[in-house]
Amino acid sequence: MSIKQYDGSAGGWGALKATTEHLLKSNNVAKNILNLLRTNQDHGFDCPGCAWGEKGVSGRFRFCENGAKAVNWEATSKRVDRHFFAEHSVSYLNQQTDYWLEFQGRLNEPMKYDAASDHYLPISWDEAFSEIAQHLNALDNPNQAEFYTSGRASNEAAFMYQLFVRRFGTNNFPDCSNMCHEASGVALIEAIGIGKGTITIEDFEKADAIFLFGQNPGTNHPRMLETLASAYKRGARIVAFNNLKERGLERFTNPQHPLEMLKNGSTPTTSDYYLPKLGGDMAIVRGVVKTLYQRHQVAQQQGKSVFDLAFIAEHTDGMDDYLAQVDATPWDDIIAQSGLSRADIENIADIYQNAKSVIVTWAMGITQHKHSVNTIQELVNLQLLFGQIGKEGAGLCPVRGHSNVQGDRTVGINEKPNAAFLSRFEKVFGFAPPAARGHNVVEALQALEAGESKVFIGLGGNLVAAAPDTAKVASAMRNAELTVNIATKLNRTHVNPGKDAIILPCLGRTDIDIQAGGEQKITVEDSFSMVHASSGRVDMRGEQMRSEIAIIAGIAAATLGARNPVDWQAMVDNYDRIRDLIEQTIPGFDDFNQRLDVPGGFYLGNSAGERVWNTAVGKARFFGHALPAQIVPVTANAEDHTFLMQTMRSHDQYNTTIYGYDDRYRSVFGERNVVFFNETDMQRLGLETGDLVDITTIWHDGVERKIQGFKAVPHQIAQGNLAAYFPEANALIPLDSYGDRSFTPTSKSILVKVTTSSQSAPLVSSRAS
Ligand SMILES: Nc1nc2c(c(=O)[nH]1)N[C@H]1C(S)=C(S)[C@@H](COP(=O)(O)OP(=O)(O)OC[C@H]3O[C@@H](n4cnc5c(=O)[nH]c(N)nc54)[C@H](O)[C@@H]3O)O[C@H]1N2
Ligand SMILES: Nc1nc2c(c(=O)[nH]1)N[C@H]1C(S)=C(S)[C@@H](COP(=O)(O)OP(=O)(O)OC[C@H]3O[C@@H](n4cnc5c(=O)[nH]c(N)nc54)[C@H](O)[C@@H]3O)O[C@H]1N2
Ligand SMILES: [Mo]
Repeated sequence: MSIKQYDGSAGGWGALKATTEHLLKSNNVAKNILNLLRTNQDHGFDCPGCAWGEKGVSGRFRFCENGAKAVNWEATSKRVDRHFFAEHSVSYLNQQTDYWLEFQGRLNEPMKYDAASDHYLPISWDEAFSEIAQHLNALDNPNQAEFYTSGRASNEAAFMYQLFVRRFGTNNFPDCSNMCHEASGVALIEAIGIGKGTITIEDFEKADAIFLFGQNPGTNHPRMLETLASAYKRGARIVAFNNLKERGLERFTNPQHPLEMLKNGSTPTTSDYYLPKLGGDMAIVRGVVKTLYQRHQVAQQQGKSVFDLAFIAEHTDGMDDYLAQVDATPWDDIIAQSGLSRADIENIADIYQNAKSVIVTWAMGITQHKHSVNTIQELVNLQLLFGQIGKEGAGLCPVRGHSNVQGDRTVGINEKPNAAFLSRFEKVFGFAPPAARGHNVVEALQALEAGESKVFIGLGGNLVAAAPDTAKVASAMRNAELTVNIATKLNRTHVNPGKDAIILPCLGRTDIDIQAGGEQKITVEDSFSMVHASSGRVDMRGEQMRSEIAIIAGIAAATLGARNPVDWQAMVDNYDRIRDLIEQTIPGFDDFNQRLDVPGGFYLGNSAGERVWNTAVGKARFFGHALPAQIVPVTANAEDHTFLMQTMRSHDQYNTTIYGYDDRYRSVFGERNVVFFNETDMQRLGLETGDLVDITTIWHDGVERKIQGFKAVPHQIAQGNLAAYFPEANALIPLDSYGDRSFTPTSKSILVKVTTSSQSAPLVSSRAS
């Protein structure tokens, strides 16, 4: 490992250099560059990197380093074929790193696990479909199967999948959003009647202030930096709240602006940066509201007001109870939990109050805590007091993760479908879909562990590595009678097979998808509810992979037999037919096929953005929750080396996909087994940079959860807090440590104990390059 101070800004030459290196390392440079040039352009494919949106301008190349890595990683010409599996047993493969597994190339043939030899062996597509059908049809009841979705699946694939699963008879739809923005959905549906962001990308051009909570756009949404830098340039205040000082949030050089790069210039992306304690954001907002409420009361005595009383009267419900809760919240709690001073909070209140239009954005730093739903409702409370929803340049913006995670939900991947969806579904398909709530990720894994669920099917993703409690989850997966993974690349989940296991290789976003009806497009929805078409560029003729849609159709046709609700093959031949069904079933998709080519996509609309409140009371709702009783239990004290730890992404990874071992903006190179400390805490523990520590979870079930030999690295992070990378640190998160009402694993708050270690972390094997 080496630690070098990274002085550059985010983006800029560093990003270009890294991108070029990634492209050159692969075997098909020219093809990849061609792909890159078409990404997020009209008539190209949607970048599989993230769900940030684009303005509907055509003809301009949108460049982002991490999008380039994602494209390059998928468009490799290396293959994981039958010879590869003949050579390596599953036990051997399970000892390899996540990086090594995916680096071997694209899966290209259906494979079935043979427990006797511990190898995957080739199987034909038809045999694979009929084995899956046999397993599914042998279950006592359809709720014994779990149908996971990862957020890369297109609208068309996800719609077909939910249709098949509902016909089969269950709502067991665990999906990646359960581990991601679930808390946003739960909080927003209750408060404003829709679980999505209320703004469009154009609003960023009009906001006076942008408040960013718990997200790291320099790495995870790099195209957002351009939006922030241009807002900064026109004078908007950009206020970041992050537990760590993130380089990528401070300054940005836009690779699309050659002049800025030549002058080595960069634009700040934030004007104000606050470093709160983990989980302290609700307390910050509570403090801001408390400050502004006091100002409001003073103003009222002079016949004026600080809050937007007209908006509140017309559009909201529950303010008095909420303000009573604000009154009852002691300043001491606000200061202790937030880790900010009263003066900081007053400054933040000033900025907020002086802005005519405010956008609030957030991501995983907010959603992966125990009290995430309450925190998000507190963000909504603040915006409602000032009428900052449903007007230009203002609103709520949960910044989504996977490129189509939002679309998958829109088209029906939902373990708790609402009545309106179910009744439309029944009208279109002529049968009553199951209405009972199905399993989310945590429940699905618990059911597999208990042997209550017997079949796991994964449409993409890597649940064993993405979920908490790695050892427990791997054994839950192995406990299944059958696991099926529809995937582009080999990963940890595949090498933890059920008693029977099948891998089905599929086409990805960058590949050309040719069916009987010709070359097909798919569609995705970005964070701003814009739906656009995507079609790949890499020629896959002669390969055995099938499209996700063809694979789902194959499983469905084999399983449902006479109960088929549609002619699956007709859907596969021409995806326009799937879009016609989506149009009939889901609001907002009128003239779906005709609108595919609208530059930048078409807008699905957002009720709250139009100040229509589809909540239980027909108005936007304030929720007056108490602050969490405690974020770190009182038993935690300096002597026992207790810390609260978060897990996060490095700059060289896409969730469980590890592209490399550097984390450039955090100045870490060649190592992932690191843990970031506040410098004062390192001194207190007598630790030097690079010293090895063991980290053990403090939890009540008596199970030892421990990671060993992690290198201590100083960073600007709140005292008493730690940070490490996922998936390495997932072993520490208990499966039953999840958010209230969201069931999202508490990936950003794990109570741990740190001890010094003499052991070095398990060596990273074969770093092929
Ligand atoms: N290149 C790349 N792009 C990606 C992904 C990827 O892995 N790689 N993943 C995609 C997915 S699925 C998602 S969900 C998004 C994730 O995007 P992010 O949410 O940006 O992802 P994380 O790395 O989890 O970063 C969380 C950030 O929140 C901060 N934080 C943690 N806890 C707290 C807290 O309590 N309070 C505050 N204020 N800050 C906190 C952390 O320091 C960190 O900067 O990115 C998407 N885009
Ligand atoms: N500790 C901790 N854990 C976390 C998080 C955290 O911040 N901390 N973040 C959580 C979040 S936000 C998320 S979204 C989840 C992510 O959970 P997942 O979505 O399950 O995981 P990914 O790593 O995105 O999945 C990668 C795999 O998807 C497959 N794949 C890639 N492209 C395609 C495709 O086009 N089609 C198909 N069928 N397969 C494809 C490849 O085989 C690849 O190995 O992880 C969660 N886990
Ligand atoms: Mo995510």
